[in-house]
Amino acid sequence: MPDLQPAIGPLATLDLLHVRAGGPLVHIALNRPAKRNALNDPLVAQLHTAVLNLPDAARALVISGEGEHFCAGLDLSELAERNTFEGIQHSRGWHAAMDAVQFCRVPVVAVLHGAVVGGGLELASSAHIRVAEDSTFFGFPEGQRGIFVGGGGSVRVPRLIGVARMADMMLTGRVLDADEGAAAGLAQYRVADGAGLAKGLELANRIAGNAPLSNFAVVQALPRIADLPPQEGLFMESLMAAIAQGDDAAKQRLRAFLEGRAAKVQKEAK
Ligand code: 1HE
Repeated sequence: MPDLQPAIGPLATLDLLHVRAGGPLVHIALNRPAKRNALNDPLVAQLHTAVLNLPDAARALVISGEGEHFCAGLDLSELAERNTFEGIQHSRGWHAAMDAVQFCRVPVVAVLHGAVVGGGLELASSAHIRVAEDSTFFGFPEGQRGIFVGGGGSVRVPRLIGVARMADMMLTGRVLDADEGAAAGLAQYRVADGAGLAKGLELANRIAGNAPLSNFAVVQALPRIADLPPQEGLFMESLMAAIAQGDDAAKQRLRAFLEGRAAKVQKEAK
């Protein structure tokens, strides 16, 4: 596992984030623990900047939160003064930042603990893989606060758990614990408290070992194909498959397997 060190250069100037990097891995931690990593405008802007400016060597990214919670969602203290048009601009700013996560140059693993609520769940749902520690709880308090999701949650979360579950969470304030969230589709991995970051980095390290073009196809093509009508999706799949398999990395890897030099598919060790 690569040794991660505090990032240097522009990433080191982002005071609301802790950014560490090593080898092919980058770890960004939201660093506003006194406010439970609530997403104010500067934090959203810094996150956006960070994911657009990963070191050239980066092949996978882990996002987590400092302190007792992953993220308490929108910073509610910023909300009161906005008028309607400012509200639209604000939401579009979040969309740009969350899109930058979802369509990041490299796959993104979110490590979740404590509150993953409102905009925090919108951020988590922009990642490609979510690891939930025991303490994790998922909620959409927007209904109780008199607002609506604005950071892409109504687009991304129903694709993970369905419209009915999200509607339930928003209408009734239902909070899902880590197991319920994982069973519903909000997390693909469940780990004990304190074990999330190691698991997230282990997954990121595995991801970083894939051919970059395969990872690119998963991050960029897969969600777009899933949103297309079937015939258009199948056509785009053929194009993406041919592009990936024409790459040198694919040729080398296929040759390695055929010559007995590559790992077989094996059951996961439990
Ligand atoms: C905050 C926020 C916040 C905490 N905005 N300041 N999100 C919510 O409705 C969630 C609101 N927060 C909570 O329910 C709780 O704070 C938590 C369950 C997340 C954590 O509880 P706890 O007991 O660990 O912390 P705390 O004592 O409630 O909060 C500590 C401080 O963080 C406190 O400030 P302080 O100055 O009094 O110390 C809180 O005010 C502050 N804080 N959460 C602002 N969210 C693009 S649209 C997205 C729409 C949404 O995300 S709506 C959901 C908003």
